[in-house]
Parts: sequence; structure tokens; C-alpha cells
Amino acid sequence: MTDTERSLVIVKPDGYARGLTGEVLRRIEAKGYTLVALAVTTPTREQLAAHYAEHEGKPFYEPLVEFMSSGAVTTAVIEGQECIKGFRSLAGATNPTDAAPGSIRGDLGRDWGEKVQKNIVHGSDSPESAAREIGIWFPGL
Ligand code: D4T
Repeated sequence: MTDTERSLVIVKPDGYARGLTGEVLRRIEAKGYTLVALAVTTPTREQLAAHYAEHEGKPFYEPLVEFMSSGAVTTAVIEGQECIKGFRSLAGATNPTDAAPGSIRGDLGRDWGEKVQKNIVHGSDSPESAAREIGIWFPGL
């Protein structure tokens, strides 16, 4: 059996405000992943600067930080074999217009014509990102 893996999931301010936290968590649990940690918080700019360091300087960076700090989010750590890849598959493509039906973004998201894509969820993209991101949002874990 391969080692179990953890991923950091965020239900972004658009998803939280639309009452979609339960739906996202339902899909994670229905897939079979385990919820290891769960919190509701309003992200600080410091947390977001650390989380999105790779995007600093890109045209969508400021709108992204503005959007992500605009309200409450749900943060979660999930666990299971290959859950990083598995959750990104559940989430669908970054652009909700392109995201396949059946995925979170494909079923529940759309383009709102804004400078940043409000795409409901974030999921870590590698084991290294997951470890770094879990340290930002759940320093006690
Ligand atoms: P996250 O990181 O939120 O799970 O999204 P992705 O992994 O799917 O996408 P990302 O890191 O490349 O982008 C982070 C965040 O920025 C928004 N974004 C991204 C945007 O508004 N316009 C863009 O062109 C890109 C690439 C959406 C997600």
C-alpha cells in the first residue's frame, strides 16, 4: 500500500458565501477521503501572501488577494491515497467555464467577468505545496 497523503482544501469566499461548504465537504467524504482538520476563518493578507507567493507579480495577484480576504472561507485538511490529484480532479479546471460537468467548478461555478476567477475551491497541487500550505493554515498540525 502506498503512503497516505494529505491535501489542503479551501472553500473560497464565493463558495462559502453561496453556502456551498457542505456540498464541497459532501463530495470529499463521498469520494472516500477523510477530513483531518476543519476551520472557518477570514484569511489575513499575510496568510495569503505566503499561500500565493508563486503568483506574486502576476496580473491576477492583487485581485486574487483582495478576493480571498473579502470574507470567510472554510479550510480543511483531507487525507487518503493520492488525495492531492484526486481532489484536483473533483475540483475541475481552474477556469470554471472549462471545468468538466461533474466537477465542483463545472457543476457549481461560472465566469463572472471579473479580474480574478472565483472558482469556489482551492486544492494543493503537490505534496510539497500541501506541506507548506498546511503549515500556513493549520500550524498546529
Ligand atoms: P487554486 O490554487 O486556487 O487551487 O487554483 P488552481 O491551482 O486551479 O490555479 P492557480 O494556482 O494557477 O491559480 C490560483 C488562483 O488564481 C486565480 N487565477 C488563476 C485567475 O484568476 N486567473 C488566472 O489566469 C489564473 C491562472 C484562480 C485561482
